[in-house]
Amino acid sequence: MQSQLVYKRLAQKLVDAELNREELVKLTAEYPELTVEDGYRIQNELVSLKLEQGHRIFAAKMGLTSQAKMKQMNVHEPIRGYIFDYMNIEDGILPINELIHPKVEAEIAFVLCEDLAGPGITEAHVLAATDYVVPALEIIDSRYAQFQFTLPDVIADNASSSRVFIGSTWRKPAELELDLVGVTLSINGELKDLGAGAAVLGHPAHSVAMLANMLAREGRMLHKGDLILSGGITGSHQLREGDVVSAKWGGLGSIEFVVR
Ligand code: 0L1
Ligand code: MG
Repeated sequence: MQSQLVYKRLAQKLVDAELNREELVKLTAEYPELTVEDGYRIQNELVSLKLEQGHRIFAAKMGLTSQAKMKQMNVHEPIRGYIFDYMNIEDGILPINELIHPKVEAEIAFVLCEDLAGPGITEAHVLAATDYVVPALEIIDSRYAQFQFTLPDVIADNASSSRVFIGSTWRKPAELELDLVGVTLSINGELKDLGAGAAVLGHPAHSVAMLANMLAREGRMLHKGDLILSGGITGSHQLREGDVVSAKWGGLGSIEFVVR
């Protein structure tokens, strides 16, 4: 456990790195004893700094939700982070000159029509409290060189949150079997990845339930109207200037953007 001053200093370092497109050495190189709890303390400071700068929370997100990523990082629980208003892109253009080394992954997002307060929230509670599900392409952009980090580092770095494209097809959750919703992700017309909703912890609603239960440990909850990105159905894929990215979801439409 570090002092509040250290948490604040590390959060500021991450905020500055994002703004200046600067690649950092992971925080645990200087502080090898940082824990997951420390990571969330730094993330909480980072969120406070962004709010002080006038940004607003646009969505919550779950990360590291696939078995493959969890195994790779030797973790048993996904992580959470926040997407801010300035990260939401509506014009179909990803400005690469604002980013470090962005990657894209395809997800399903939830819009709640009721509060969800853990502990004990289940997939069924989430589905009953969901107004709509929508497709989303998340752009992750670690502030660490070569995406090299440990779990506390990536938690501190707001789960690599960077940008998001939200699709225009909004469906009631009962209209779809979310674990069976298929997704294809193509870059420059070449199929790069595909998957089904079940890649996210067996069912994307399970991921949202886990988020509600994780927040409950800090005395927090999800609220009516919240937008939540449930986690990557596909892997994440490196983007380069000029790329044209398109993704299609079964029953949830498509999203396309260009990297400029
Ligand atoms: O949204 C995600 O799953 C990303 C979590 C952070 C790990 C990464 O940057 O690959
Ligand atoms: Mg993600």
